[in-house]
Amino acid sequence: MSSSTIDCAPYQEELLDLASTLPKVPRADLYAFFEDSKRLAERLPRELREGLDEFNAHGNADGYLLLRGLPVEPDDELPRTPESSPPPEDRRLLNMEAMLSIVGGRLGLLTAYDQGYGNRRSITVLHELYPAREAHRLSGGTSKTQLEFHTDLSHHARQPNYIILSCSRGDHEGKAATLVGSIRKALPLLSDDVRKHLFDRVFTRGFDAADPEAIARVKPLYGDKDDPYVSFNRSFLTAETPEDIAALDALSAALTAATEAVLLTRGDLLIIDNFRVAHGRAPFTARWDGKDRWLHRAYVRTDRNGQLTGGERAGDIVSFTPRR
Ligand SMILES: O=C(O)CCC(=O)C(=O)O
Ligand SMILES: [Fe+2]
Repeated sequence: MSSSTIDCAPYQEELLDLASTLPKVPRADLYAFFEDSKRLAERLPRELREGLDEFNAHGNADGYLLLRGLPVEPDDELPRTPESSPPPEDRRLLNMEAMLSIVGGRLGLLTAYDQGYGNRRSITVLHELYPAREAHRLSGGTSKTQLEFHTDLSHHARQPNYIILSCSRGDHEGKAATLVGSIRKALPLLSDDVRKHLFDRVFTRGFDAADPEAIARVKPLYGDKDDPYVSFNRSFLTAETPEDIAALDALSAALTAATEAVLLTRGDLLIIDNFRVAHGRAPFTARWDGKDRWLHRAYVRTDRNGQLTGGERAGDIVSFTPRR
């Protein structure tokens, strides 16, 4: 396994013991649930704590940390893969929801976001990802088409530091790889001219197809010139000149060349560094048999990148502020 992967199989019993002390119905009181998860995170096995803290402090070249072999339920004890959201308020805690919340509690604050689309989406910390029959091609519910490279919530001034995806079920054919393109690996592939053009170049980014005036301003590369952050969303960034187009194409090609395909299977948990990678997902075939791919997702803020101002709690909903 690469250094971006931690094998958690030796800790399954210990992790199940931890999870067993969490409230059985998380959505009955999410604040209480996340407080308990954060407290339990202190008791994670040492290798995991240290791996998470190291990733939190410095990141890594791959831009992700993968925990494998977590104690997922046997498949026949899991509910059917959902076909709609949100889940029933009284659904009992699933092991991979528990793992996501404990790991999230170690990294920072699990956070819900108003994404700026009005009330058209439910605002919650614990998201469910499953193939949706009528999914928009840029939404996580796609299956037939590739989900193109993007940064989650790049239009939001409080963009989350991490995306956590935990897997209760992988896809039937093992094709639905999560694609992770790390800027630390892509940067050396960019010419000096492209780097100069993209660094601190402000693009407008539409974020609501139903409202052309909904605009945020984002920079594809910013921060430390030698170790920049990346924000990439080819379909949304409005290129204005041939140089813009060429530079974005070059960034896209470099991220693609640097991409690692991470195939999530049951018991996996993937932490994506949302400031240092663009991510996507390979296409796959849903069967609608109750056993389709099923991930749990949550966003985490830390005190880096201006996300916190003090007094925040895990479980808070962050109001929408477009990036300027
Ligand atoms: O399905 C995946 O692996 C990634 C989904 C995703 O990127 C998203 O929902 O934002
Ligand atoms: Fe995403």
